Amino acid sequence: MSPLYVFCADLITRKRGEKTAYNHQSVLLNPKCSLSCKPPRCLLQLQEEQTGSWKETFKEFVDVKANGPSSVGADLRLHGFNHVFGLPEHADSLQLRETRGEEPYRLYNLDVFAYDLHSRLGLYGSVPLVLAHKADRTLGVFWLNASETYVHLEYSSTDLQEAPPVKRRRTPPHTNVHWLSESGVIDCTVLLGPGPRQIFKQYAELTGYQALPPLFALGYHQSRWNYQDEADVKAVDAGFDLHQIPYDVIWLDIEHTNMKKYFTWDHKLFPDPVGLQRHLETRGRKMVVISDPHIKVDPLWSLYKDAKNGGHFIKDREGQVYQGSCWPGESSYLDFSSPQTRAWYSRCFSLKKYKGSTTSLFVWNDMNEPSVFDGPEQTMPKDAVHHGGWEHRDLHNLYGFYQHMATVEGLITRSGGAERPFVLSRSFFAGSQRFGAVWTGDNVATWEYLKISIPMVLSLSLAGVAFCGADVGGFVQDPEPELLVRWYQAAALQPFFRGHSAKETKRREPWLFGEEVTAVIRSVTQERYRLLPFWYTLFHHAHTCGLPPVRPLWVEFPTEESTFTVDDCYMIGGALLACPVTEPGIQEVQVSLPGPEEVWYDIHSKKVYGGGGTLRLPVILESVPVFQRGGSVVCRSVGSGTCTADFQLLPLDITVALDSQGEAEGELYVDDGHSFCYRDRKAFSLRRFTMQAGCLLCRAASREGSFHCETVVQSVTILGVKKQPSSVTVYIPGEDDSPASFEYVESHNVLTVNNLKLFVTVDWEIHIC
Ligand code: NBV
Repeated sequence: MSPLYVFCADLITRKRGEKTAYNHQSVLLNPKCSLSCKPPRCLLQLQEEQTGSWKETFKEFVDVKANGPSSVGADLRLHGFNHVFGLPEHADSLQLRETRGEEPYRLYNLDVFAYDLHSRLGLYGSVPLVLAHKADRTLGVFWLNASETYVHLEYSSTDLQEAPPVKRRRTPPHTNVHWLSESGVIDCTVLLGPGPRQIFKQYAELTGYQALPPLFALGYHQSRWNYQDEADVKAVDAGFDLHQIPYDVIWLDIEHTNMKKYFTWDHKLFPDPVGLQRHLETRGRKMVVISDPHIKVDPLWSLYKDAKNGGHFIKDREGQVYQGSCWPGESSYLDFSSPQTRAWYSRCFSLKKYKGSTTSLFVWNDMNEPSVFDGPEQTMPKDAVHHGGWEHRDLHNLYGFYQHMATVEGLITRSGGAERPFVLSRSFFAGSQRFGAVWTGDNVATWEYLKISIPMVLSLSLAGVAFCGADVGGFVQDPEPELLVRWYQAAALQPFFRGHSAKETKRREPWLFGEEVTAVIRSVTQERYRLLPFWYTLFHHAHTCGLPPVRPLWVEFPTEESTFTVDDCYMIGGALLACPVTEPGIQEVQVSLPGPEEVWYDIHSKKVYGGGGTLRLPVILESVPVFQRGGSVVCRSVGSGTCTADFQLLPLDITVALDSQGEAEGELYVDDGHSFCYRDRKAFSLRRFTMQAGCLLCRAASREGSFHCETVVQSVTILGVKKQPSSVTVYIPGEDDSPASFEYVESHNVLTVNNLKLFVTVDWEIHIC
C-alpha cells in the first residue's frame, strides 16, 4: 500500500470542489509553493485504487469515512536551521533526510517484521516532534495529532547547491517542514529553547517526564520466544549464576499462556507459576510475561465474557464487536481509549484476579499498534469505532500508548500505589515515557541492524522516550559470535538492555558460544552493573528535568557543527562518550573527540586525549572505546554480584576526571530503588561531588529529600593529577581529620585514594596536598 494513499483521497476531494482544512492539491500544482511532494506515485495509486471522499477501497478492504474528508496540514519554515531531528520511529539516520521529490516520513504505527533499513515508512510507534538545531539555538515543533501523519522536509542547502554563487551568499539556511494528518485538528506547539536542555524540559512539561524505573529494570533482561517450561526457566536462571553473569529478569513470551489467552498459564508447561516466581525471587530476580491487546473470542472464557458484557471491545463501522485474527485466532480488541476499559483492564492485573501472578511479575505489551493479521496493512481498519464514537483513524497512533497506560496503572494499583511498575511496550506515542520502556521491535541479526540501533535509540531519546533499547543479537536470524559480542557491548551502553530472539532462532544464552565469548559478555554485563549508580542518577535527571540519559553529541556540544551529524558515537549523560563497534573484523576505529578545550580519558587505559581531533584507536574484541570527559565525576559500584539487589549493597568508587583547570563535578542519586517513597515521602538523596583546587567535596545537591543508606565510598580515582601528592586527608564534620592511603601512577597521572569508608549520604571532604 502506498503511504501516500491518504493524500490521494484528499486530492480527489478537492478536484470535486469540496472543502477540506488542508489544500494538498495547491501544494502539488502551485509552482511557487516551497514544497513539492512526489505526485507520480500518488496519481498512479489513484488509478489502482478506488478512492473517494466518503469511501475508499484498498485490496479487499473498504474504508468508509463517516465524517468525510478531514485532513489537516501546515507548512512551517524554520529560518536559520539546516539540521533537523526527531520523528521516531524510523530505522534511519538520526538527522532527518530531505524528502523533496521522495516519500515523506510516515507516522503510522504498524507491525513490521524485520523492517527495512533507511526507510521512512512507519514502524511500531510515533512521536510527532521535530527538533531543529543550530549553533546558537534549538527549536522544537510538536504536532499533536494521533492520526496517520506525513512529514515532508526540505533543507535549503539543496537550494543553495543549485543557486548561483551570488544568491548563495545572501540566502540564510532554512528548513521547510510540512505536516499532513488524516484527521483531527491543528494543535501545534513551537518550543523555543533556546538550548537543548530547555527544549527537553519544555517538551516534558507538555507530554510528561520519563518514569523513574525500578532499579532492577536497568539491569540485564534475558528473553526468548519462548522459554519452554519451568525447567527451562530454572536452567537458564542457574546458567547465569554458573557463568557469573549478572541478570535481573527472565521473560516469557506468548507460549506461556493457555491458547494465547493472556492472564492464563499453560499449566502443562508452567504448573506452578507462583513457585517459579518465588524461586527467582530468592535470587533477587523477577519475571516478565507478555500481555497483548487482542483477546481470544472464546464465549466460555470469563475474561472474554466480562470484556464483551462490559462493552470493552472496539466496534466495527456497523456497531458490532470487531473481530480480527491474531495469535489466538479470532480475536477482539480492547478499547483502551475508554477510561472504563482501562480501569477494567487494570483490575485484571490484581493479584487476586491474575491467578499465578505475584508482586515480582511484570509485564510486556506487544502487538499493540494494534497488529491485526487480516486487517489493512496488518492493523485495525480506520473506520472501526471507539468509545465516544471516535473513529480508529482519529486515534490510531495512541492505541499502544493507552494499553501501556492501563497496564502501568494495573501494576501500581496491584501494590496499593506503593511500588514502581515496569512495563515494556512495542507501540508508543508522545508521552509514552510516563509509563516505562519501549524497544525497537523485530530487528535482524546483522551488522546493519546493530549499527542502526544507535540512531534509533538516540532519536527516541530526543523525543522524550528515553528508556529504550533494541533486542540484543537481533530478533530474527542467528548472529555470528562476533556480532553477538559487539551487540552486548553496544546494548550495555544503552538504556534498556535485553537479549531476545525469535522462535526459529538457535538458542543464544551468553554461555553457548565458547569461553572467549562468555568471558566478554560476562565482563561487559558486569561493567553495566557497576555503572548502575550512574545510570540511575541519569534516570533521576530524565524524571525531573527531561534530560535523556543517552544524547547525541550536539546536545553536549551545541556550538560544534562537526557534531551535528554524528550518530555512531554519543554521550551517556554529560560524562561518558560511547563509541560502540558496529563492524566486523576491524582492528582500528576512528573517533572524533569533540571540544577543542576538552580533555578526554579512555576509561580502560586511562590515557588522556585532547578534544577537537580525530583519533585512530586499536580495537580488541574485549571492549569498545568509552571516554570520560574532563570535568565530570562518575560513580561506580566496586565488586560483583548476581543482580541489581546485590550490586545495591556494594561500596562505590568515584572517578573524578579533571578538566584543564583541575576541576570536576558530578551527582549521585540514591533511593530505595523500587517504591514511590522517593516521591511521596521525599525519601531520596541527591549528592554532589565537586573537585576544585585539590579538594573533593561531597555535599547535598538539593535541600529536598532525605535518605540514609549504608552505601560507602571505598575509593576515589582522580584522573589528570599532574604531580605526586605528599598527603591526602579526609575531613568529616564532627570527627578528627584522618590521613588516607593513596597510590599515584605517574605515567598515567592517576591518583587512587583507597581504603576509605565514607557514607555517601553524609558530607565529607578529601584534601590533596
Ligand atoms: O510474541 C512473539 C513476538 C515477540 O517475541 C517479539 O518480540 C515481538 O516483536 N511478537 C513480536 C510477535 C511475533 C513476531 C513475528
